[in-house]
Amino acid sequence: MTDQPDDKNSFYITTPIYYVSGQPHIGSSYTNIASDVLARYHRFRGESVVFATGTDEHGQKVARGAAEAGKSPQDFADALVGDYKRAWDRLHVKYTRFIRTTEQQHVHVVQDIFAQLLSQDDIYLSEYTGWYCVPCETYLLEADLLDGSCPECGRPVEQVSERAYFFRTSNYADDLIRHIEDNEQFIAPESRRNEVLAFIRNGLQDACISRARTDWDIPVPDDDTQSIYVWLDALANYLTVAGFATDDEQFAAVWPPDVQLMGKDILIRFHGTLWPAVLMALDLPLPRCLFAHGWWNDGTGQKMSKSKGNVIDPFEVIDRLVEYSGVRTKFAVDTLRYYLLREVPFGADGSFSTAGLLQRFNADLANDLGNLLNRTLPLVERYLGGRVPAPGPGAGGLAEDITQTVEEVRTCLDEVNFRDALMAIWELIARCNKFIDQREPWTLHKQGKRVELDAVLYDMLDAIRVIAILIDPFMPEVAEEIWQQLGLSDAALQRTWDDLRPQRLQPAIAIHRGAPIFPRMDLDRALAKLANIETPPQDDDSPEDAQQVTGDEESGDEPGTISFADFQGLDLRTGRILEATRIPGTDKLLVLQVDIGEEQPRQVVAGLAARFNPRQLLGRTVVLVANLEPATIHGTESNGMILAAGEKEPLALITTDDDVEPGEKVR
Ligand code: ME8
Repeated sequence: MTDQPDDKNSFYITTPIYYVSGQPHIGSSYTNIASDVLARYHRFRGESVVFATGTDEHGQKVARGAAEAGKSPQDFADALVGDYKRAWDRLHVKYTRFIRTTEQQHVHVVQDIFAQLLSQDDIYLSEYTGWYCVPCETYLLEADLLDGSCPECGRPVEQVSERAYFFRTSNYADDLIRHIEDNEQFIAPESRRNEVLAFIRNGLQDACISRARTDWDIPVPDDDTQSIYVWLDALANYLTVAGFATDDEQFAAVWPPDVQLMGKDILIRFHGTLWPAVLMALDLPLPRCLFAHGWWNDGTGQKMSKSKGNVIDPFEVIDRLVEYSGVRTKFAVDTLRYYLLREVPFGADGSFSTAGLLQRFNADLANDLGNLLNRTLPLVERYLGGRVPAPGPGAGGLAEDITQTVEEVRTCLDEVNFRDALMAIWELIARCNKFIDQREPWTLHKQGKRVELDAVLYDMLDAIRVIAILIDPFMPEVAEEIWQQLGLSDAALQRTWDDLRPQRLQPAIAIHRGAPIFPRMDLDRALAKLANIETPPQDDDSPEDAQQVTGDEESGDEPGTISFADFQGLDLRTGRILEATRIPGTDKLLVLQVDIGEEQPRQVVAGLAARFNPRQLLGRTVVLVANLEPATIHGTESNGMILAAGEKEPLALITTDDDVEPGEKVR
């Protein structure tokens, strides 16, 4: 085996290629999101990144799936490939190469490899007698079976007895053990490394790598009785992507893979043994790190898997979050990315829970990160005319925290430790929230201490800038939104890892505060909805639809006449809308602050959100029933009612045809 080259300036990362036997789900999304985070991180560090994912299209599992669907394997595969590509795009997974094992280039690479290994006697022809698990596409010996079934998935196995080619894996057992022992990073986490070592020490069998000729798999060259085993075909995808046997220059620049991510199900027999043994036989450097992450269970302790039919669709989870919180879809996607990598250490198993995701949304995103923005940016608008101040002599109060966090995040990501990286970032967020509480910019403003005020708000903005860069690999759309709100997109500044030093924020940039990125949701209500339980009606909590603008839609009665005195009793006044925000977890409700000429604006809950964007309402003059009995609607106090035309839905606001001051009587 040749030595590992250290000098390539590329970063090559791979995901498994997925069987086109079912839709992408939380499990496959996990591997691809994790890979995407590493790819984005290495791009930030200035490396040229090759990030490959794709589809594994040969094998009995796919052929049978196609037959069951009444399609040809090619049509069946083509349809699913589109689903995989769309899913990765929607999950912000920015791969650079999508490989399909049915590509001609790949077919040639696989046949080349087979021919080379055969010519050098690493492959020989013999007889296979044993068992085969179609869902796992795995050859098994009698001794491997668990209660007569597949030890991996527990399903029935099929008996096979046929002529087949074998690869001499056993010849490489000693070299493999040595390589694993000498290279601590080669297989991670450590527990998996030990499992692979134990598996090899237990006696590595030669691997059956062909089967009786099928119409669908790659034919063995010069032997029309045999087809190549789907796993040899699949593993070779990593070589095809790098340009093996087709583009020597590219291959030299890219090989070997820096990180190969996969679930623990496909480490021991395939990526941890067969794969490096084949590479050794081809005299190629081995990947630098094979990282096997844990499984997501379906919430009942069962591994989520396409063939078991218990998979969770990531887009259903995202839709739920959007529905319950009102968050924009692209930020909901980033929330799922955050949840998957924050919830369990990479390497351990996890139990997927939408409720857990909703809780993290409220606690970590709406509260911690959201608060940081929602507290800082308005102060910059209010006290500093919306521009980044000059740091001044007192600035740098968060510099040490920033430097330390950046170091921690770098170390964690180099070690493929997503959870600790996120925890380090969230510690910085907590530190910033504490900093603003301690320094009290509102007091500094009142006391006219402008230099100190500038320093505190500069430090806060600068820390938010660093946080945006640090979270970017995990939550790229959220990072972009924060960047925009800081005014840095308008200033044509890119986020780069070089800008992670404190106090790099340029003064005088105009910030652009936008709507909150993470609207806080009514968690109890969301969890109740999630559990499909009707929320018990509460005395003070009118249902959303029966809110005051549209009146009681259920009665159906025409209103009778009222006396002039009754009409006189109505306190109708003009009001100017000062603020309008959505009530999280509802589709229709807005909470408005309305100036009606009183000392304090009136807070009114109105069912206008389906018709009006909150921003459209700002500054509008409306008519308000000012003496309506106060009510609590969706947990929010409401003092009055805004008049709008439209029986079931608000169609248009009742306003005045000329400018009048807020608080004018309406008669
Ligand atoms: O094995 N939890 O394809 P596959 C976490 N084609 N990750 C999961 C998961 C779960 N519940 N379920 C699936 C194959 N995964 C082969 C790979 S590579 C040369 C050939 C992820 O469609 C995880 O990465 O069965 C796992 O290894 C992979 O999907 C298996 O995907």
